[in-house]
Amino acid sequence: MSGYSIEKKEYDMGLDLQKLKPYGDTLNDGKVQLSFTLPVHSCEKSTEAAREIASEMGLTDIVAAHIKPLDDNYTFYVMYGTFNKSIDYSKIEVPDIENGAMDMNEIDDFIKAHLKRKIIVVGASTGTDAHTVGIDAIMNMKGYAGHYGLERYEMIEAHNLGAQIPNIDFVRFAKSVKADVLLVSQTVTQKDIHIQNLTQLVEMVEAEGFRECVLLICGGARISNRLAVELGYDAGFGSGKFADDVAAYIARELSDRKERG
Ligand code: B12
Repeated sequence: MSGYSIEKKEYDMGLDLQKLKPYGDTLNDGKVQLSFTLPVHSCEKSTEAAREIASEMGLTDIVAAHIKPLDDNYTFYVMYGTFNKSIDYSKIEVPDIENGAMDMNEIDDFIKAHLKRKIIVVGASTGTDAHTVGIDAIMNMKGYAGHYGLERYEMIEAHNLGAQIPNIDFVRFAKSVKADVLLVSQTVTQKDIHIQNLTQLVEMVEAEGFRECVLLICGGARISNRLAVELGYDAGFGSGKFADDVAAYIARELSDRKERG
């Protein structure tokens, strides 16, 4: 639904969505910027190496826009260039979260009308991940960026367990309070540690025998809904998503499940 309005606007601008290209200065100029670090001393030769790397990626009209020696053996580059191919936007399919906007009061009213009880939500940053700011943004009473967190919702009973919670403790706590929803935050993605941790969590919920009874949701800066679904979660929320997006999804999904029996 929001997808429709965005695409309509793009057509109005005279764009050919079957030949979508990056936009720099003028439409369809294909201009891109990329950054990387080379593990070599900064010199003419290293800058030529950076150009060759950008060229191997298929870029043309390459310019080293920023060169910063990080120490004697590492050099950071920002390269500009032209991407000459295009992609067919109309062929892209991603699992979307159907989510019309509702604010906190509307969501509370929706839960009262459709579920007639409080929703129990348990959240944490699990595994070795020490980052709390993401899960706090979704759950804390005061919220984040003008969006109140789930603790403030009249019709949500929110338990925020914090960070570095072992998956097994998280799962057992959720089971003990008869949680409807499990929220797991993952920020560190080095060496795909988040994939391993999220996979272990799904397996534990299944092993504890209550996967069918809960909504399993993950989130973090590098989490997409597509990745979440691939890993066996019901939904995933990344950057730019707030408590009301998550609460609206939870309320609608639990209500749909109740109606389906
Ligand atoms: C603050 C911070 C820290 C603080 C964390 C303090 C705290 N109490 O959380 C401290 C200093 C402790 C820290 C430590 C580390 N950090 Co740090 N940290 C950051 C930093 C600067 C900001 C992260 C943040 O708070 N963002 C703000 C929140 C609001 O955004 P968010 O997490 O994306 O959350 C939003 C969405 O993603 C979503 N969301 C998030 N979680 C969830 C969950 C659910 C269920 C839902 C629905 C939605 C949702 O909703 C939020 C609101 O929109 C980032 C760099 C950056 N600028 O992003 C690095 C960064 C995340 N850290 C990084 C690293 C590597 C580390 C360390 C491993 C460093 C080290 N070697 O020790 C350690 C972590 C050790 C560990 N065991 O985890 C890397 C991660 C790289 C990667 N991709 O793996 C980053 C990206 C820095 C970098 N560029 O290298 N860090």
